[in-house]
Amino acid sequence: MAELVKNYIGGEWVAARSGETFDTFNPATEELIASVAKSGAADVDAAVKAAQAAYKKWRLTPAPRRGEILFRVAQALQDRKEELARLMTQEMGKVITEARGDVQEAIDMAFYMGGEGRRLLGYTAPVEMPNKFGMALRDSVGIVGLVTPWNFPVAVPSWKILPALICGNAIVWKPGEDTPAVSAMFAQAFADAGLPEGVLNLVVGAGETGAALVEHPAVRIISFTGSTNTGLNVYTKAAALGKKVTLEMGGKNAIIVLDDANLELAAEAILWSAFGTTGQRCTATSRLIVQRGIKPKLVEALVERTRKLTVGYGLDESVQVGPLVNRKALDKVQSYMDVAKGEGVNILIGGSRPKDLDRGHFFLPTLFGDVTPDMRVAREEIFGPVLSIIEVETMEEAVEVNNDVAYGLSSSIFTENVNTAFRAIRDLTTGIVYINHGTTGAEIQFPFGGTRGTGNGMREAGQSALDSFTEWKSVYVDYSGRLQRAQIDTDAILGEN
Ligand code: UN1
Repeated sequence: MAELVKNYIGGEWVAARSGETFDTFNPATEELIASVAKSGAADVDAAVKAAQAAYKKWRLTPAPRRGEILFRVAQALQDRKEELARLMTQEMGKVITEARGDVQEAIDMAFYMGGEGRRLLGYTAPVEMPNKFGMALRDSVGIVGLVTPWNFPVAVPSWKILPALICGNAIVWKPGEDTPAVSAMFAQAFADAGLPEGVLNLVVGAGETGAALVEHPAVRIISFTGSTNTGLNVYTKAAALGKKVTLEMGGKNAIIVLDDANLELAAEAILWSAFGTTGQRCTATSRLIVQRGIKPKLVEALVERTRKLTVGYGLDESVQVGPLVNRKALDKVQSYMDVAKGEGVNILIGGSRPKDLDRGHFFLPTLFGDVTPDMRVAREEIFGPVLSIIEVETMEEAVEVNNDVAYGLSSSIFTENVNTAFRAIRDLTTGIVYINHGTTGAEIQFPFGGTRGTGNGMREAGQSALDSFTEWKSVYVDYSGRLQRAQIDTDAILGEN
């Protein structure tokens, strides 16, 4: 029997109050990975209470001190990078090199936010009255609720946990139900690095656990990454309770390849962005918008390279494409093959499960040819190893097709012309734009997030992460020793001091 993954509340590993559990399975081998506490509202409430108790002291801990703990977290993560990566591959399927990259993002974020402990900049500005001083400070908020997905089980939580901590908040975190074991190992690293008990609490479970967290009155901020459906539900519920919400949801990202592009470079980038993480990144490329002249050669190069990809169990270092996360995800990808056929799409390669793998939720990397921008396969997020190829005549048409979808996370253009590149930067309406690089690989020191249906205008990572986890406090200090009324007395007292 696999070990039970428990909740981490107030510094203790505890089972769910109900005693109920659920199981998780390795998506490549279908073997049991873990038995997991199935938490409910009572567990969430216990975690919130622990967070409230710890918040009292944590908010008063000087930010540079909080930063030192984050540097120790970075060290703890470095020490167990391989262990975390292996468990991640076993639990959700991404290939081991990518799992290492996932952990590395958390290490990078720990260093970045650790340094922020000595900045966390506010500002001063001139004030209207004599002998008066004004400043704006970033203040902690209290208890933040984090709801994170399985596809980046360490990186994405780190984008939320580390900034929330440096800003002085206490946390209740509900990870994806497919990745509780690696989440527990990640939480343990914070404990081992000396984070005070109760500052970070982990509550594992499924949808109802997340709902209880979103609805808990003491949780003032919700940061969510996941599917659009769930995200909008979270937003609606949290808005009714007056909470601040950060949302990162779906994508339908495109790479544009113009006739003057470096073909080799473009082909490699497309392959990696479309099929890396088995297409299960919110930044994954799921559309190729290609100019007519370069299309035949590029498509040929892509088919050839796609055929050579090794699909299999990601712990094997030679495997390039792992399984989908679970049966449901596989069924969804499979169902889009029928959608594609119904729309008259030409399946150039893939389109089915691999014949040589009889276990695991594998699907062959798939290229859809002759796609037009109005088709469902060009508009809906499939979240699997599937790329739709759309032909265009001009750069302007390519930009229009890129922008004309419900999502706006990441886009990319391949061109050797600097003028065209800058026009694309100006006109592509996504939150992230790449020139001569695929749509994945965002770094943690820049804002991460998307326009349109991808989000709600908030951004994660970089300096913008601080906006999610602080409130501004404007402070006025009057040292005149008299009653001053701005806008009324200013003229009268000019000349005095
Ligand atoms: C995600 O898929 O939710 O830019 C995050 C990237 C990674 C993060 C992806 N750094 O592809």
